[in-house]
Amino acid sequence: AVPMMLSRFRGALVGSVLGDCIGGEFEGTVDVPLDRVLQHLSTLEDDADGETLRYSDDTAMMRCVADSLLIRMGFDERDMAQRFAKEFKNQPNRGYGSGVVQVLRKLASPTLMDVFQPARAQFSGRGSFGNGGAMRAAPFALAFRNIADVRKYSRLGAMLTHACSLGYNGAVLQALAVHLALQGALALPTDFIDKLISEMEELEKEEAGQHDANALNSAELPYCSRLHRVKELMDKSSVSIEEVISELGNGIAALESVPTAIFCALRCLEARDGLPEEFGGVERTIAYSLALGGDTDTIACMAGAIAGAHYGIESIPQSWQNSSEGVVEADDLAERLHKLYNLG
Ligand code: 8NA
Ligand code: MG
Ligand code: MG
Repeated sequence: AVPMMLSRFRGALVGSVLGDCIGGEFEGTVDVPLDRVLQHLSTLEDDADGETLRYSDDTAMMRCVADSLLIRMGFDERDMAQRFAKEFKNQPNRGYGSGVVQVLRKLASPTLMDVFQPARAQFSGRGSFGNGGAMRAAPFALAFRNIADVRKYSRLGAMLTHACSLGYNGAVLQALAVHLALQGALALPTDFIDKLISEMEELEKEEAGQHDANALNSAELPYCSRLHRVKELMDKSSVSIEEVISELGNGIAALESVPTAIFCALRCLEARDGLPEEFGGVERTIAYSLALGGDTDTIACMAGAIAGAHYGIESIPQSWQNSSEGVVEADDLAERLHKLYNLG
């Protein structure tokens, strides 16, 4: 059955939180054998041990984005910046990237005039290309119906911490992937990836994108070229983990993780060898993301949001939902964003 829109909204944010919480186990691990992944996932089944998996920066910041969009009924850069700063001040030990904490400290200053300025000062003025903008991008797709608004505000929301085009364009790509998944677009995977390629072509033709790509020795249209690789991998009947890592990456740079997360969701649209037959699509997608190693919490968080938007909340087992911190709150945010979406 095709999930209802509200179910997709809830799936997106709950899938995102579960990817973060469940993926945290292997964050930064180079080699993650599939049996270690399955062993970890099997511990989620028994509710009895009562241990709750903790969320990290990915979820902490996603919640700030959702709260701000809800309370301001749209994008308000000052409000969102203040929420990031306050959240970091209250709970600094959520595993934030080592660069972004400087931005978050500066955003707390009451005399700060331009809230985009601290992000621009990062890395000698180049701005961050980390995946911290992308990991929190899903709520933009839930707040705005219109694709032009999703594009515009996901970009601005990311620029509060990530001023490099490779950073904020990764956030736009992730928000667009969730936007399309909410529309049911994953049912036609080739059209889905083609649409993302044409969207990113438009964005990356812009001057800043070209400039940053040159300065960082990336391909001319870095996201487009990765998405073309995603498409090539989709066409192969068998793809090894090593191949995914070498073609797409599994690192903390947005360019090395957003296309990867999109590939995880696409690859797991069908049953996968080595994964339990009873697994639904969100479970497969998160399991597969973890097996790539590297920035597992963030890749699983982004892939989980896309998959959750496609399969809906009903596809996510209750035992998984009970396993992790912040699921109930994410579900509530999704319901409220659904109401806002229906107003707009
Ligand atoms: P960020 O902006 O600090 O970027 C992350 C890192 O990327 C930086 O600390 C730098 O090492 C590097 N980097 C980014 N831009 C540049 C640049 N222009 N020049 C040189 N180096 C650069 O933080 P973020 O919010 O983007 O980070 C998000 C990631 O950090 C998430 O994966 C999150 O979970 C967290 N995290 C990841 C790991 C891990 O092992 N994968 C560990 C702890 C925290
Ligand atoms: Mg994290
Ligand atoms: Mg991470």
